[in-house]
Amino acid sequence: METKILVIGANGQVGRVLTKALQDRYGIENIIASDLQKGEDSEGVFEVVDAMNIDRIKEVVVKHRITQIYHLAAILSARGEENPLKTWNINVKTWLNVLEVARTEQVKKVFYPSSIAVFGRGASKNNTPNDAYLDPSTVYGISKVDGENWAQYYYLKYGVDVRSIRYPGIIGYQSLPGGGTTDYAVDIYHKAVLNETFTCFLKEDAALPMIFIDDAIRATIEVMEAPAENIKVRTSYNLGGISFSPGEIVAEIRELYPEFKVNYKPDFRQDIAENWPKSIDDSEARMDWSWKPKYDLWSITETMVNKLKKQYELTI
Ligand code: AKB
Repeated sequence: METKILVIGANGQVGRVLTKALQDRYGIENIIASDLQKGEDSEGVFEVVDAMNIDRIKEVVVKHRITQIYHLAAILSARGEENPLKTWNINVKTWLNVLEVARTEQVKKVFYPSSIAVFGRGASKNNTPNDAYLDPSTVYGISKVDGENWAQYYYLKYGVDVRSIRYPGIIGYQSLPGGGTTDYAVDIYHKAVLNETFTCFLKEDAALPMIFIDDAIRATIEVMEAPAENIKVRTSYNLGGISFSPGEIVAEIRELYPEFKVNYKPDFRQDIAENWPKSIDDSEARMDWSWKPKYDLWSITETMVNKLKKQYELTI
């Protein structure tokens, strides 16, 4: 059977880049991008889908004979705290809708993005293991723990082949993140390239696990393409890239922009970051489906600066 993929949340930070990567890999006509509205630069097949509406998901799955779903729609950690019940409702309901449609319409594989936000005070902060105790401090984190368990439930009870990774903060030049605690690590590059002062909402030494977008997209496709018997973890895999603090990223940026100015004004996002791991142990992912990140902080910095310089030259 031909691979036909539905991407839900195709306009988001990951969705935009993943949709393009999947189009390149499987053919533009085999990828159905979907979101609440069509993105300005969206290319290929697009369907308006509100994932709160299970009938609409089903309609699109049936119409396009979908064999795989990547469900990326969610409200992230910082924005989620503004309206916890709405966040819970959206994050959990949309995911259950996707799982139900996958079960009833025999969708072959489903991808679920989890997050380092699943960890809380009960987990060790350095090299946090895959099976650490999960007591998240944000509603986003609680919804992701719940989502991971539903993923495993649908796999064990109904045989739906759900695969998941716990994304660290994702740094990319193609799209902006929206409402996360790790967003500063994208914004900072924009400010550096524009020669503007950056005000950081985390403390200078607040280290967090991070990953470059190309690594994150590659991991997503690799876990989905791995043989089913290799996927031993059916909740979600820790995914490591690198780990750094705002102070460390600033030091790298100053190699290229020695005059770059930064103020630190920690806000509620610092409290969120303090409950998250500083670094991640991803040995299960490395063992089961040969995960290996390629980008370190310096190669991320060089790539971000070069790509953003080009983007701004085009638009300024
Ligand atoms: C966030 O900061 O909320 C996200 C995440 C780590 O899941 N980037």
